[in-house]
Amino acid sequence: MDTIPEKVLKKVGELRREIEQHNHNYYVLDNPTITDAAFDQMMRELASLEQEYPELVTPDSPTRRVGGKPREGFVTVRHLAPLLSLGNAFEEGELKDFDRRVRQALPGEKIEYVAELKIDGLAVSLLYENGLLVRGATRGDGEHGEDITPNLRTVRAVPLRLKENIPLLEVRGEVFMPKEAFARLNESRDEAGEQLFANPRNAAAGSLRQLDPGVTASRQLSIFVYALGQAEGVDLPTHSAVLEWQQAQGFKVNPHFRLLPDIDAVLGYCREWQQDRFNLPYATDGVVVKLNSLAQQLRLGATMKSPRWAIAWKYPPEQARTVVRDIIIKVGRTGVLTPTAILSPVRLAGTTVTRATLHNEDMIREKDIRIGDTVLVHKAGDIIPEVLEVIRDARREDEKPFAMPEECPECHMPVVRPGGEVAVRCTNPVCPSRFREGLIHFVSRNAMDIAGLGPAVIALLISSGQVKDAADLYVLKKDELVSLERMGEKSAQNLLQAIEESKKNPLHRLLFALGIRHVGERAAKILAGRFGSMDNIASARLEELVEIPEIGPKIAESVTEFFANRENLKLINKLARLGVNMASSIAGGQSGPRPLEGKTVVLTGGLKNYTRQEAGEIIERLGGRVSSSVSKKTDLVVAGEDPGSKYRRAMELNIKVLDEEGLVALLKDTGYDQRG
Ligand code: 3BD
Repeated sequence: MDTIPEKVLKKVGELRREIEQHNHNYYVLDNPTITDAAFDQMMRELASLEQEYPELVTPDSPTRRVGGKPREGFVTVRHLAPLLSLGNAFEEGELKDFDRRVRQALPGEKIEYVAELKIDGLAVSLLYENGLLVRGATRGDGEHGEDITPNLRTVRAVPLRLKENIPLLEVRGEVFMPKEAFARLNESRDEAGEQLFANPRNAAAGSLRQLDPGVTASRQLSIFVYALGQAEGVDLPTHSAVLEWQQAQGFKVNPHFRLLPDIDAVLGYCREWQQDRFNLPYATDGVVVKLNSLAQQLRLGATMKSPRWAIAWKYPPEQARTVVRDIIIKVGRTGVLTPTAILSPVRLAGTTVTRATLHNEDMIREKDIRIGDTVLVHKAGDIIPEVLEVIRDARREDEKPFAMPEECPECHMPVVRPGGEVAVRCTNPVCPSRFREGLIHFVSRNAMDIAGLGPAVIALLISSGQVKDAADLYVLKKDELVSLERMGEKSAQNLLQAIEESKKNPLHRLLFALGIRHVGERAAKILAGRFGSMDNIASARLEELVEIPEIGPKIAESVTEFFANRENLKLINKLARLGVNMASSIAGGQSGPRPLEGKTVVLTGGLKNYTRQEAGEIIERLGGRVSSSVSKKTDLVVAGEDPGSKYRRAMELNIKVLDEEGLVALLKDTGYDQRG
């Protein structure tokens, strides 16, 4: 055997250390400090030295991540200590119950929790002996898993060697595929005519289960670690210390874990991430809550399967299966008959859902929805439940097809479906349902926002003859209200208060509340901002209206038509006489400067001087459009205190960020002035 020159030994050592550092920077810290080309150059240099001196090759060399031949199958291995399961919480109450149990078991003791994101991937165990990765296995049933060492070695965020020479260490974590890698993988599979993966989790699982590690290597998997199994020569007091230690040993630890003083803070963390998770570059399916002190964990112990000191809170499902019990017809404020599915109650995105819109008869025919069908429902725009599809496998063939009625179920007048339209309409211009639904819209949250005036009270007020138009709401007397069924003294008082308050609403709310066809919230805001008063809008000419950006001919025509109608003008005069505000809350009318014209703005973090609502209105007043999530289309992020992930995302995408002072300065520049 040739002796190896000192120079070569030194060079190989240097290259390995440098390459591992760059690997760490790139795959663990997401912060590369050299170009790919420079990195490749170092890898080639090391590979060629190792080829020349094969006796130099070690198992932890960065050149050994991908290697070996495809295997025949996987070998089952026993974990040194079982990987436990996690109990689930689906509601906040279940997290509070968990906290109560924990505190009951540790009376009088100080308690801290760590909340961390629940990565939607695959649980694995990594085994290190004397600081070297010797085995990687799937979780399996928790006792036995499959040996997938060659595959896990290809995951660049898995260190092949620890920073310290720990005698024995088992580390647990979740292997996942980032959303972008998943999208690209599916794109190329689509092009190749291969079957697509349903989600990043399945893609990660499919990639780890490859017999050929070369395939796994091509899949851009990553890992977040979150626990220790068997460990010798490691003594740490808390879970947060474990996470920090793991980070120091070279592992990738999710940066969003937080040490929290009590369960209320944990609930806050959960609520925050329920929204913000969509901005993360990887999929999560909830939050894992862990008691921080390891000594306390030990004393709480575990049940048959899962620890008593930890729990997983799952995000509310975005989709759910349920049964269509019936299909009814609702007649809306425009006279359109909307078929609505009555569902067996099911939990969906945080609420219990009992009905879903079916939109129109064409939709029912297309999806072939029948009474008795099992269906998949979701929330469109996260508000209105909608039927996605029928679960065909659940058909029993006794389901009843649905047909639209030929007369209005409310007033029994004939219905029509004008050619080319999907909507079926009641032909009766004074159909009672139109007025009732119009009034429900008038008082709704985003319109006049009169709390305590639900559909049932409205129906009573109409049938008792007390309310014949929307303006009649403003002449209601307390004793009249109290005489209504199930209306107490206190609710009547509160309702009158809410009605009184609504008089002060800004103009755009009233404009939206009137239910002018095609005038939604956004159009109402634009019109109110441009014209400043109801009178100005009422007298605006069609040509003037269509000139406004975002106001198309459909809206413009509908507006002029509305204000040409004597009945409508009478209603508006009556409302004005009764003290309902007819002017924009924001001074300036059509002439104010609009420095944010056409810009998409995202608000994040807390502001000192404005509520979110106010800040949103200001941004819209300046011409901007407020959006809830940061994307490539965002022009500006206004960041208050503690801005969180939206702020980080803005930095990543190189989007301009303004702090509160910056926003105030912008207002000063434009001479903006709030009239109250
Ligand atoms: C995550 C158990 C404990 C150490 C038991 C508390 C059930 C999958 O991000 N902590 C996490 C995550 C998973 C965890 C624990 N912390 N267990 C955790 C976990 N941040 N996903 N899991 N697991 C991992 C499981 N997997 C498959 C089948 C049944 N159970």
